[in-house]
Amino acid sequence: MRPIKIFTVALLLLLNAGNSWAHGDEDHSESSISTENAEATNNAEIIITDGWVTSGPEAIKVKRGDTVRMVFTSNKVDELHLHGYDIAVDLKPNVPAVLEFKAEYPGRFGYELHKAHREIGAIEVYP
Ligand SMILES: [Cu+2]
Repeated sequence: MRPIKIFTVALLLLLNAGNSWAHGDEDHSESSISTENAEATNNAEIIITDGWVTSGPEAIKVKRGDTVRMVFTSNKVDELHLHGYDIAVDLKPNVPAVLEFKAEYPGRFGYELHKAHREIGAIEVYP
């Protein structure tokens, strides 16, 4: 598994080139990845209560090229950030927020709540 791990780290470094590794007061720019694709092949619904996942998967496994569509509903204001792909969505209380993207890069990508300072899950993209 070592070569794959090194590859993933190199990929993450590439993806994060020009971005800060720091989180919290980091300014996430808008993603240019389309959020309008209705032909999602991987769907997940995640319910967040007080910063913890109370319903939904901990990890989502997809194949490279798949469209991933995740719907997050949180009872608190927060910002959800998918690392690596660097996509962020605002969470408003009890308003479903959609994170949709094409899984073009293989690897394991965690997503976190910035206000709760907690990684709540990961997307595993298999080549
Ligand atoms: Cu983050």
